[in-house]
Amino acid sequence: MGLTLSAAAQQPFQTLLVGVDHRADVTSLNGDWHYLVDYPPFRALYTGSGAINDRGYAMNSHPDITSGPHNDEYDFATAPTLKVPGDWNTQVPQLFNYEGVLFYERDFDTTPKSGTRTFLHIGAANYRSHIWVNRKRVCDHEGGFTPFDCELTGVLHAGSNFVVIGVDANRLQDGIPSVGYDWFNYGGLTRDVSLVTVPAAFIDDYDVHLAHGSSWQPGNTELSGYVHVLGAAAGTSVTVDIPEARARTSATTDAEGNARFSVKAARLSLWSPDSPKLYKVTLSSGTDRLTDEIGFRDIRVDGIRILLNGKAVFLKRVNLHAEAPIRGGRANNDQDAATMFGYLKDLNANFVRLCHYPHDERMTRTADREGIMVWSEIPNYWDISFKKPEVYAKSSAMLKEMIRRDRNKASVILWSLSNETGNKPERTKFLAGLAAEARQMDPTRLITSALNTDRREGGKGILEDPLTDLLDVVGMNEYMGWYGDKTEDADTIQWTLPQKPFIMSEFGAEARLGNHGPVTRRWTEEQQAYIYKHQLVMFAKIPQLRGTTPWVLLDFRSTTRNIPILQDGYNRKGLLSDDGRKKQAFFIMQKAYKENTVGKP
Ligand code: GCB
Repeated sequence: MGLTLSAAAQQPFQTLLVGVDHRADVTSLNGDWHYLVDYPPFRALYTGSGAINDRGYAMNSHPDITSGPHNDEYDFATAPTLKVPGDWNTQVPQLFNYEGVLFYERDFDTTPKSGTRTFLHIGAANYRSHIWVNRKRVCDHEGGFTPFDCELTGVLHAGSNFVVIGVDANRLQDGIPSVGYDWFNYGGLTRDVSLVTVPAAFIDDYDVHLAHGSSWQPGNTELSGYVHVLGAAAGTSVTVDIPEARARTSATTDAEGNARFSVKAARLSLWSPDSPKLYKVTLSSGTDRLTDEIGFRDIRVDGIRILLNGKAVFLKRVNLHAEAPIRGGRANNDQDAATMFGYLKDLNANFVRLCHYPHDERMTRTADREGIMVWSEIPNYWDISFKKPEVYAKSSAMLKEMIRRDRNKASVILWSLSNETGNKPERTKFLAGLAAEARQMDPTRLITSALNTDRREGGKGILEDPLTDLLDVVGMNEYMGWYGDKTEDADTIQWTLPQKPFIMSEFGAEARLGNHGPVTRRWTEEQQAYIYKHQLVMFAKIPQLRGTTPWVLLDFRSTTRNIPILQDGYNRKGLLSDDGRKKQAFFIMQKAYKENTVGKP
């Protein structure tokens, strides 16, 4: 749209409270919110010069329709409502294809307590959001899939308050993702919204993990990390207590507010898919106290193997978009998570790639409980404005938000920096910067990316890309038999791949459920299944292969998939249809995963 960003919207990173779903004083603001659509040229959100309009719908004025001078021509009080969390596209038929600006408004009662701070926590809002409470702009955020918090301390008063949120779902050339992507651009407040009240000095961030290199001998396991206390003087005391593991220690904050600790756990079972043990971890400092549930495990690379707690693993995985099965729309509740994990278990998967952006926190929480390992990704997808420092800043902020939210989840073993980016020096430099930041923030996990820069030479497939040097685990997407190559080429192709653990991060073909025919006929379940069979032949011959990820678990909506009857607005590469019915290819992967025939640890 060429709209200018406000200075605030370019802020690289703002406060993000970790473990919001485990905090004591949280009031949900989910439910019915009034809404008004700001149709182009978006005058309610942007002034003529492109700045954020603080005197538009943000004022939440109510017109006097009986007398007096002409006044503002909008009124939230009598406007219709949308459910939050929820995309607007699947709630209002007229907004199905709307990629623009929409304003939300909600009144809420509160009683500010002295000596406390209050934050508005937003699980995700796609794509940019601008937030006013009682007419004061409290924050701006860019990025449709990561959480953020706006401080409301001093802005709230006793009694009735109101919040107005302008959400702009326009695609941006300099956005992340940019304007081109193969999924549906669901707009709005797509995840939970809540008010979180904490003491004046409080624990905003923490990282509790198995110490790298710890012996893992029962009775001699070491845990380490930090607890960050925002607003605390240096020397403030922090306690970490894990009663079931018989681990308890105290530490004091440094000048940055970080209390670093290391503690022996007398009794600890490590987290693994077979035994996804979580411990209640209580962190306290002054009057702040919170209890999270955390698992402890070690993940590392040894040559071309991936070791989980010292044992080689093969990742039996599948790709998944954050789209609700059956009802459609953005996934955002416990039922959606339960349904998706039900499919994963049915497929015998032990791993999921959450594509192509961080999913709702329920997904990583559920993965922790269910013992499913996770690849979590930021949407550096296809063409990004890699040369621009301000775009790097956005990507870096998303990376930090993703890591900060989920670094205490044992299930997450891989941070993915990108998907299918072209091999250009500026891209490699950009991703090298992110890889370094990710390692600095979280040295306990592995870094990956999904590449598609392979080439063919005769019967050979070659992946040579400087990006692979930056990664611990290399992912590659290929669609032999669908976008290129002949299906049967998979039987004989010889791959030259980096000497690193390798994951076939995407492969597959489209098939409309119930469309049958010979294997040579496109869009049939038979052809999709045939392609999978040949892929399995190929996988057995790749020594570095440590995981496979069919594209994709469920058919998903995409604005680019418009063949009537066959697609009808859906990418049909699902092993299951969008309403959860199995195609033939599902059974092939289900059996191969059950019998462990896809690859070896
Ligand atoms: C890819 C992309 C994925 C697409 C898929 C497809 O390589 O990574 O986002 O949806 O191909 O179906 O074309």
